[in-house]
This record gives sequence, C-alpha cells and structure tokens, in this order.
Amino acid sequence: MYNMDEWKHIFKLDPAKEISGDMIDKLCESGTDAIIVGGTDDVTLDGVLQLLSRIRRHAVPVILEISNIESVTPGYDYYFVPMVLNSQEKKWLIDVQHEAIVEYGDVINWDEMFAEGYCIMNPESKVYQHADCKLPTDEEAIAYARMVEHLFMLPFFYLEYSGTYGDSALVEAIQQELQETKLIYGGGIETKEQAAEMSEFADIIVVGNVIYDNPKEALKTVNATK
Ligand code: 1GP
Repeated sequence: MYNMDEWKHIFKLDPAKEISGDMIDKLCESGTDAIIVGGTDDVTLDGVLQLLSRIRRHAVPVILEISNIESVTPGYDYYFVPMVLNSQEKKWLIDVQHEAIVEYGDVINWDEMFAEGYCIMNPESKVYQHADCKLPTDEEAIAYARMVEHLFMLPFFYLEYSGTYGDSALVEAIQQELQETKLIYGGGIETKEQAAEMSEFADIIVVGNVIYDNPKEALKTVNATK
C-alpha cells in the first residue's frame, strides 16, 4: 500500500498524553512518512481509538505499535510488533506475541503485521524497566542486529534510546551490518541537527517526546531527514 523503503521519518504519538487537534494536524501534514501510535504506560483501547480517528482525517499512514493486547483495534494501516531482544524475560521476546496469536491468529491480516527486533539502550527509560532489559555492550548490540538480519530475518531492527540521545557511532556500526533489515533509530531527538545526524545512518528515525516538549522544534526534524 505504502512504500516503506522510502520512509525516513516517523512521529510517535503516545495515546496516554494530551495533544491538541491543531498539533495533530501539523504533524500529519508535516511531510513525515508515517505516524506511530505507541507507548508504555496507560495505553488503553480508548486512547488508541481516539488518536486513530484524529489522525485518520489525513492521508499519512498510521501504525499501531502494539504494547498490550487489550488496546489492539482494527483500522490502522500497519501493526508493528516489538520483540525485545535484550529483555531478560522470554515473555517480552516471544510469549506475549504468541499468546496474542493463539487468540487472534485466525483473523490477523499478515500483510499489515511487521515484527521489530527491539534493542533498548536507555536503562532510565520506562520501556527498559518494564521489559526487564539488560544493557548490551556495543559488541552485543551489533550481534543482536546480525541475528535479526540473518537468523530471525525480521523487517526492522529498532535501536531504542527512548528519552535520551544515543550513540551515533553505534548506529553507524549497526547500519553496516544490515542489508535486508531496516534500521529504525529512536530516542532523544530534540533538534533538526540531531535528526540529521541519526538519519545519516538509520533508515528511519522516530521522533517522540519533543512533540510534547517543544512542538515547533519537533516539526523541523522532518526536513532534516530529507
Ligand atoms: C520512543 O523511540 C521513540 O519509543 C522516540 O523516543 O520519545 O525520546 O523521542 P523519544
């Protein structure tokens, strides 16, 4: 439906946070390639549905990044399924996804469903603690990327620094390992300069928090990737 190969920039909206209609309109019309709806805490069906209906008035593709099974609803263009590689619990790598497929596997449209091999790099972040992660060394993070490309053959490897700006040298090193798998970078992008730096190496950058903290600057990150 959409050509993900050309995507460079995505805004991520948290269904648990307040945002004005005007800002949603600006984000959707900014030239970004897609909007992800996703969060860690207090993600409810109501929040996920409300954001969907507000974004749907625009032509931009809209993706639900699944954080819990209760908040999944039809109507999104795509569903991204995180598989947390550096979690210490098998639950977050494969079990919650398995449970969901036991329950809903018959009605899933697999063309809309994409797995993300997640590597979470910020120990202070909610998502790191929620998924009981262990911080990999650079060498170990690169090995996760190699596994995602060659063993698991997933469409996306997501280097997640949620809340803090990451190490561009590691992003570059990981990009060199990936041919088929697309590299998504997210975390702490607050300026157009940071957006430009990370998008030099990552296929796609994700911009989250700054939407709420500094909306004007958030909008400027789009052009920095093009
Ligand atoms: C979070 O990777 C995204 O899942 C974006 O991170 O909120 O720090 O921009 P920030």
